[in-house]
Amino acid sequence: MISTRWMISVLLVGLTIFQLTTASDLQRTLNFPDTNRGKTINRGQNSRNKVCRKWYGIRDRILRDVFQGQCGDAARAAVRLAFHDAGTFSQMRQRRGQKNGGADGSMLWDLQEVLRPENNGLQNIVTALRPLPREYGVSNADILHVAGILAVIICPGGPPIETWIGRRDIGVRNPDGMIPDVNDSVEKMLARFADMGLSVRDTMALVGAHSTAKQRFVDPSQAGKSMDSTVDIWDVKFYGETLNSTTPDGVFKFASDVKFSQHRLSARQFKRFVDEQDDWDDDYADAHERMSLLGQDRRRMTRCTEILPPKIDLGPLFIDKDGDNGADSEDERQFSPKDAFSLRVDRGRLRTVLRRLRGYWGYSG
Ligand code: HEM
Ligand SMILES: [Ca+2]
Ligand SMILES: [Ca+2]
Repeated sequence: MISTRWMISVLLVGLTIFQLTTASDLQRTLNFPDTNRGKTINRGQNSRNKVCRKWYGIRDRILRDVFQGQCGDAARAAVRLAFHDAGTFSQMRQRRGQKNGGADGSMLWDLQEVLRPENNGLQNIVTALRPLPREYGVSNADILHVAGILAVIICPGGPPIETWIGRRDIGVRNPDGMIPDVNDSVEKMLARFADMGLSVRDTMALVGAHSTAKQRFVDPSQAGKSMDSTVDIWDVKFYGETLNSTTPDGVFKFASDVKFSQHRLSARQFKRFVDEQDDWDDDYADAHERMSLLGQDRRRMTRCTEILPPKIDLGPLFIDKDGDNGADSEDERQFSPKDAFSLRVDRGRLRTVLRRLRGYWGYSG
C-alpha cells in the first residue's frame, strides 16, 4: 500500500519535472490571458514530420511580416485570395480534359490573372506573398493556401482548418469569368459553386467569411465599410445582420449575401448559421479545407495541421446579459452557441488578448 503511494508520488514528481523541461524547451510559451488557458503555441522543435517542420518558420513569417499579427487588412485579403485562387476550378472543364488550375497558386505568378477586375484589391497581398515560395523552396499554391488558413485562425473565433502541404503549381492560365459577381443571380452563383464541387451548404458556410470583410470597390463612396458590425471578429453576426431589415452603422450589405439569405434555394442553409457559432465553425472549416484543395490530389499531400497556433476562443470574452463576464465560472467559459448573436464581446479583454498575440508574433503595437 505504502509502496504504491510512494510510487505514485515519484511518478507525479517525475511528470512535473518532465512538463517543466518540455515547457522550457519551447523558446517562448504563450498563455493567452483569459482565453486558451494553458495552451501554448507549438514551435515545432518536436515535430517528427519532416515535411511539416519547415512550415513552422513559414507560419511565423506570414503571421508576423504579412499579417502583422492581426486580423487586419492583409488577413482579410488572404482569405479572399484563397477563394479567388481556388474558385476558378470547374468540374465540367476537368471532365472535358481541359486544365483549369484551381487551388494552384496561380494568383502569385500570373499577373494577368491578378489584373482581372474581380481581383481588384488583392494586389497588396499578392505582392507580400510572392517572394515566399522561392525563399522557402515551396510551391506558390502551398504558400497561398496556408496563408488563407492562417488568416482565418489569426482572427478571434476563427476555427482551425485542416492544413495540407504538397500542392503542385500547375502552371496554366486559370480560366476567366469563373468568380461569382456580387450582382449575379442566386441560380448562377450556386451553379458556379456546384461546378467547383461545393454544395449550397458549403457555399453558405463560406460566404460567412464576410464576417471579417470590407468592401472598397462595390461602392467606392462607402469604401471601408464591413459586411457585419464586428469586422475584427470571426463570428456569426454576419448571418443575423444580413437577414435583418435594418443595417447597422458602418455596415454595407452585398446584394449577393442578401439574396442568398432570402432565396428559396439557399435561405434555409443560410439561416442555419444564425446564432450557431459552433455549427458554422465546423462547416466553414470543412468547406474551406476542400476549397483549398480544388484541382489538387490530397492523396499525394501531407497533413500539417500541427503548425496552426491555437484558436482564439471567443467564449471567455463574451459578456452575458446580466453584464457579467462570460469567464466567471467554469460553466460559462464553455461557449454557448446561442450566445453568439445576443452577447457582446468584452472589448477591453479582447484588446488585451490581441495585444499579447501581436507581441508574440513580433509586433508590439
Ligand atoms: C457568391 C460569392 C461571393 C461574392 C459575390 C463575393 C463578393 C465579394 C466582394 C464584392 C467583395 C468586396 C471587394 C471590394 O470591394 O474590396 C468581397 C470581399 C471579401 N470576400 Fe467575398 N464574395 C463571395 C464569396 C466569398 C467567399 C467564398 C469567401 C471566402 C471563403 C469570401 C471572402 C471575402 C473576404 C475575406 C473579403 C474581404 C476582402 C478585404 O477586405 O480585402 N468571399 N467579396
Ligand atoms: Ca488558381
Ligand atoms: Ca464579424
